[in-house]
Amino acid sequence: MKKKNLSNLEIATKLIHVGNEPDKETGAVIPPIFQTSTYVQSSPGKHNGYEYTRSHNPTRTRLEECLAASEKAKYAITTSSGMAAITLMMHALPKGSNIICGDDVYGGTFRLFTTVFQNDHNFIFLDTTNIEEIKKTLLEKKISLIWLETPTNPLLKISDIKKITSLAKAHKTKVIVDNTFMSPYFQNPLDLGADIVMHSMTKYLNGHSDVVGGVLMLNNKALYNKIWTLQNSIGPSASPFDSWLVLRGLKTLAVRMEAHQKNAMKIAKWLEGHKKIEKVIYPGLKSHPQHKIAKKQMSGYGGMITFFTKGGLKEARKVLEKVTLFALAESLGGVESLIEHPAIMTHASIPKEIREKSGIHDNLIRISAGIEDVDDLINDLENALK
Ligand code: P1T
Repeated sequence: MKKKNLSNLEIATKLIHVGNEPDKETGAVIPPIFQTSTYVQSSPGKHNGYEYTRSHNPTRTRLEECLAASEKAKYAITTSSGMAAITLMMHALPKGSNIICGDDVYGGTFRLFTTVFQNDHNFIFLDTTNIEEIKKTLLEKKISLIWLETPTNPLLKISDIKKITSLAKAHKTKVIVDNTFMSPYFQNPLDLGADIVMHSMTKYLNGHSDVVGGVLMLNNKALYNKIWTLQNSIGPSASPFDSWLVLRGLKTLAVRMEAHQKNAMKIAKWLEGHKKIEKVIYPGLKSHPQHKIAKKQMSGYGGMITFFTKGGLKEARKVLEKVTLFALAESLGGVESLIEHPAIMTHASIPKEIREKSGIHDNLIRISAGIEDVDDLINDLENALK
């Protein structure tokens, strides 16, 4: 069988070919799903690198190769959810670590840090778009890790990854970026100096709303080994079938992201001109406070839009109830458009006063623009807003 030359490829090509070499035994173009929990050994300890699926699985290996190539990372570790990936990262830090975390992160991340790991580590929540605040905190305390979500969920705040990573390096502080909203197609944090990239694979990577999964990607071998040992010991490994589905979904990531972005840009501009809308947040709009940083560090603006209706919960609820094409559902990044109310749904685990302070008000609605015909999506919103 001919060996593919997989070096120096653009991301759209890598996503289709890396980890997708034909099956050696049969020539099948599509890799098989190794739906097995265990592997035969010829003598105790003598095997082909696979002993037990919690530790290794060939379908998962293929997925991890493809993901690592997409983020230009040496290593990828996939997990059974995004939260499991974050959990492994928290266990990898020495007890008592000081961690700077953005003050507008996914509600589940906030809940994990404040209700599960609050006795293990000391979390300092701050606005990571404020470089001076980060600088000050790095001078005051020995910080082990900066947890950056950029753009943030749901306010789409954008932090300057390059500036923050260069500051962090001077203090020997590691930086992790939750890159879920951009996907490796629009943003590569490792290129901007980050040490680790994390994704919820549930979203754009898989892209079809039928898998829950997560991934950590990095270049540091010692840290990779530590995280892999934790994965093997704790056991939140991604299943063979889910790994296969994500490997399949990744092949269309490039075209999906272009389509998500095209639709989101048109919807965001349309919303911005609507009389019943108070404010629209989309990184591609000139009105976005960090539009210039977005332009510099991302190669696209993604498919997520946040907007505020005029009025309060009553007005927002009407829109959410009246849409028919947009599914009222948590999650994002699938081919179908979703709409949700962060204060009641995805970010309900954040106490109301903290939520309100960060700007997640009751008239805030979040859209994940799918790849349907954009005019149908706009008509659906228009009817709901009427
Ligand atoms: O849902 P899970 O695969 O465990 O991933 C958690 C997660 C981590 N990071 C970000 C930025 C996320 O958005 C999520 C999950 N978010 C949703 C379910 C949501 O609707 O926002």
